[in-house]
Amino acid sequence: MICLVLTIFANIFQTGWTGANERTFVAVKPDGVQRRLVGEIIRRFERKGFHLVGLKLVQASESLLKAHYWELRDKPFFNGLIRYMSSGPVVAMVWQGLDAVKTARRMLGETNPADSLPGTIRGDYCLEVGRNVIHGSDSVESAQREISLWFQSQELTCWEDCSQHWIYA
Ligand code: DAT
Ligand code: MG
Repeated sequence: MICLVLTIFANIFQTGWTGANERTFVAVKPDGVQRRLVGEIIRRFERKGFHLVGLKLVQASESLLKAHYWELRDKPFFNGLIRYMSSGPVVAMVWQGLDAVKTARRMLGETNPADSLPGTIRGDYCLEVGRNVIHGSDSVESAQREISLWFQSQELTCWEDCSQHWIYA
């Protein structure tokens, strides 16, 4: 039992979930990929100062998408959402940095593009809630769940970031 607890703690510290090591899951949805927004979206996260930990182009399976959006399974738009998300590849990413979850959500804008301020990704690049271009985890717990759903641990890369000293005091 003690071993199990120690292993879990070691894992948390290794993958890093606090402070500058907070991670979030971001995905450019099929409409964002089709509309050539991938580079623009990555550029925004890079320029903000976040550290890229994982990146891949995925044609997501229905079972992965159903697990990802499990909390919304009773919503009337659920089937349409799964169809939309399976309609083409998505770019799945893990970004790391101080307050990564909260800040990424602010960069995305609101769920409905009509409520999203100009300057946010949804505020700048889309019109309808059913084609809102990008996903971002809504809490640290969701980020942990979503990252482990979309990425195997060996797909997440630890690398020395030489700009860290210019981003963190
Ligand atoms: P978010 O993606 O901002 O976290 P969410 O988790 O509530 O929003 O919903 C997941 C996705 O489901 C959302 O990005 C787009 C779709 N969606 C949400 N509300 C919807 C609605 N009323 N009609 C159609 N699609 C909707
Ligand atoms: Mg959500």
